[in-house]
Order: sequence, then C-alpha cells, then structure tokens
Amino acid sequence: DKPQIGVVGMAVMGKNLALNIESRGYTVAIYNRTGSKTEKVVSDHPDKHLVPSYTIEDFVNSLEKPRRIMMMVKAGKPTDAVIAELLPHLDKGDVLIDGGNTFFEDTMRRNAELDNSGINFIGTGVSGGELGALEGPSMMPGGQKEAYDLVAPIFEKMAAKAEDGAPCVTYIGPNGAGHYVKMIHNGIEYGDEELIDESYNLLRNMLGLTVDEIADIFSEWNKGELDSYLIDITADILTRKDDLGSDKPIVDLIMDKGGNKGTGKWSSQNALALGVPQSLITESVYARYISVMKEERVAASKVLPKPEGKVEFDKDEVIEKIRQALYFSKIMSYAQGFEQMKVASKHYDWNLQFGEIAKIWRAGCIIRARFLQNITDAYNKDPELDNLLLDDYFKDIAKRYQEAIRDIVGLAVKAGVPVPGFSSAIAYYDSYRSAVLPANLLQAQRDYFGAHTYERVDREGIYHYPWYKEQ
Ligand code: NBP
Repeated sequence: DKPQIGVVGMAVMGKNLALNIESRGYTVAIYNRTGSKTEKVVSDHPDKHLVPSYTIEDFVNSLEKPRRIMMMVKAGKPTDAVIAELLPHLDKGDVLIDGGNTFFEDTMRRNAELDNSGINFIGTGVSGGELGALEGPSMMPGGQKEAYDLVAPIFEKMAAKAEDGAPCVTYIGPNGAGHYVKMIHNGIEYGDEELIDESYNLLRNMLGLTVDEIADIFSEWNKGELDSYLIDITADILTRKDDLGSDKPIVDLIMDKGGNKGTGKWSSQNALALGVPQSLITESVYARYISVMKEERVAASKVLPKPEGKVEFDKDEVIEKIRQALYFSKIMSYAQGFEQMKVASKHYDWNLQFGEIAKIWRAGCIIRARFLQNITDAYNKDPELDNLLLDDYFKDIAKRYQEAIRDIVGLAVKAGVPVPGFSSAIAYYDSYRSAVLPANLLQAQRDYFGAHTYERVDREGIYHYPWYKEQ
C-alpha cells in the first residue's frame, strides 16, 4: 500500500503526529531535513507502518494521489522553505497541510499563492502539546473546504474525542481561519493561566496558605464548575517536590520569569487592529513581560513601600470568593475571545461557527474544560449571540459572582497583591453593562483641541462646538 499521508518534520510534534495517524490504521510516509532523525524514528518503531524517505522527491513520489502532506516544522521561514522544496514535485489537487503554530496572515498568503498553482493548502491549529499530538490533539483546520474533505477522515480519526465521542476537529473556515482560531485559543490559554496564577498568588501571599494547602484547594475546585485541564495540572504541580534533592515544593524553586512564544501578543495585536476590547489576553501578556523584569522588581521591592496595615477577612469565605472571582474572570476572558472571533469572522469573511469551535476545545487541547459545553450550548441556542454574557447561564453566574470579584479585587488592592486579570475582568463587565460611559467627555475633549466633532444623544447629525467663542 502506498502511504495515504506524509509528514514532513520529525521533531517531537511531527513524530508523534505520524505515530498517532499510523495507530489509526494508516501507512505514513515520513521525511525530515536531517535524515538521521527520520532513521531514528524508524529504528525506534520498527513495527509501525512508516515509510521513510531521505529526499523530498522520493517522499512525494511515495504518496498515494491526491497527495496529503502534513508539515510539522518550525513556523515562519522553515515553512516557506519546505513549501518551496515540495512545490516542484506536487501535482494539481494535492493537499499541503501546515500544522505548525503559524501566524494566520502567513497562512492566508500561502493559501493564495499555492491556490494559483492549483495546490490546496490547509493551515491547521494543533493543540495539546506532545502528548496530545500522540494520543489525539484538538485540531482547527482552515483552507479550501473541498481540500478539507480529502483529509477529514484522517483528521477525525487522529483527533481527541470528547466525552460524547465527537472528534475534536471541524472545518473552521477558508484560508487563515484555522490558524486564527488557534491563535485565539492560545491567547485564551494565556488568560486562563494568568487567572489561575493570580488565584494562587492570593491564596499564598494574601491568605498565607502553604503550597500543600493550595494544592488541595485546586483539587477541590477541579471537582466543580472550574473542572479543567489547567486547574488539574496546577493542583498536581503544587504537590511536586524538588527533583534535585531538597524537600521544597518545586514551584518555590522555579524562577518567576514568564516565557512566551508570541501567540498571546499576536491575539492582542490583532484585537487592537480590529478594534475589539481584549483586556484579559493583553493583561496576561503584560503580566509575563513584567515578570521578566526580575532584577528591576527585586530592586524596586526594596525602595517602593507596600500598603500599610493588615487586611482583615474570614479565610474560608475568601477562599470561596477567590474561586468565584476566578470563574467570573474566566467567563469575561472567553466572552472577549469569542467577541474577537466574531469581529474577525466578519472582517476576514470566514463564517466561523462559534458553537463548533467551543465543541472541539472540549478535549485534547490545553484549555479543555467542562464549561466549554456551556459555551457550545449557548451558541446552539442562539448562533447570533452578541456576547456570551447575554446567555442565561453566563448571565446567571455573573449575577451571583459579581460581588465576590468586587470583594477580592478590593482586598487584593488593599493587600498589595497584583491582580491585573481579575481587575480587568470586572472592569470589562462594568464597562459592558454600562449604558453610559464617560466617552461623552472624551468626545468633548477631542472636539475642543482637535475639532474632531461629536454626535449628540438628542438629535441626528455631526456637531462641532464653538469652544473658543466667548459665552
Ligand atoms: P520545532 O518547532 O522545534 O521545529 C523543528 C523541525 O523543523 C525539525 O524537523 C527541523 O528539521 C525543521 N526545520 C527547521 Br527548524 N528549519 C527547516 C528548514 N529550513 N527546512 C526544513 N525543515 C526545517 O519542532 P516541534 O516542537 O516539533 O514543533 C513543530 C511545529 O508544531 C512548530 O510550528 C510548533 O510551533 C508547532 N506546535 C508545537 C507544539 C508543542 O507543544 N511543541 C504544540 C502545537 C504546535 P531538522 O531536524 O533538520 O532541524
């Protein structure tokens, strides 16, 4: 049998995806620029239906037609380099798939360029890390629909399965839609992590709990509406001790400098470009940036005073309020993420299906969580929903938990524990539910110094006030 699909790139993701596809009953062609990696994959897995090639030409020729080739190489220039090498050997109707963490505008460009040569191009988000790639990731494919139909049977088999058995993959939309949705997924992931980290910080530094006690709290929270992969791994992380010998919790020995690979920043930049409020992801990116300024923070901690006086509270009550504040903020974060996708869908003409997107995030990916089902339900009830907050389930949570987040943000500010995520969540909520905002004064200021004009609430038209005329 000729291989039904080929994978280019035998680093951890490509190797694991190839093994995953093979495990679903396919023969998989594999290729890597550095041949020794291909050799190693084959020698480590002698019983698998893997067909190695050591030149691009042999690799392409080994495949069943129309060819299906999945690239799992470093995003950016390497992806263009691999496409340029493959192109002379491909035929019209072949399907090229990019599973890297590619910037969606690159995917839009490549899709258009390849379309001119008659080559189909699918840009797919793949979430779930190394293990997800091997056992079943959540996949977000975008490109020509007819090309997706050619890979759908394989994708549906290789993807994670949700509790109801549904595969965590669906056609997202044309050209860059899949990579766009993956970018927002990653941005939302930044938000989830920031909110969990703020909760941990409050439990640790405002309540003074031990790491073990906090581990138990997260385990407990994971049994309820916060049930999610990230809460689960957080509870696990907090139980782990130093692997280099001391009996300290490993979390206390890890340097507090947050890394990033840019997808959160892309989400924020895109939100700014589209004019969408995206404060949760943006604050999460900033939180990582300020964390990296470790030396400056250490120096500042010695000269800038913290709040004076002690914050009084009932411990158990505050723990429950932090839980509510976390869930409330998470909802604001997803409301913003889906809002951004709604605006993007119109802007790029993608016709995104939000219920389907929430559905394929229920398993396999890093942000998998019980409450994604509530998002799917909300969009099933009303596909045109303006904002998640207007759905009955989310409206009810906001109603019941808003007091808790107000209390927690107040306490945190008093205690001097930074909560940029929680603060921006309640600020977004209060802005969104305000019939009147002070932008009336803003418009007056803009008109005063720049004659930028304004509209009036009591009559139609565009106005300019005679600011410089004596009254
Ligand atoms: P890397 O992102 O580290 O990329 C290494 C691969 O790219 C190797 O196969 C390497 O070949 C190949 N490559 C490079 Br670098 N430059 C090349 C070039 N000019 N021509 C041909 N091949 C080239 O691998 P990874 O961590 O497995 O990730 C693969 C993709 O999946 C990335 O886009 C990543 O962002 C994405 N992703 C990763 C995760 C994760 O959890 N790691 C999750 C989801 C998505 P060589 O062996 O010859 O150097």
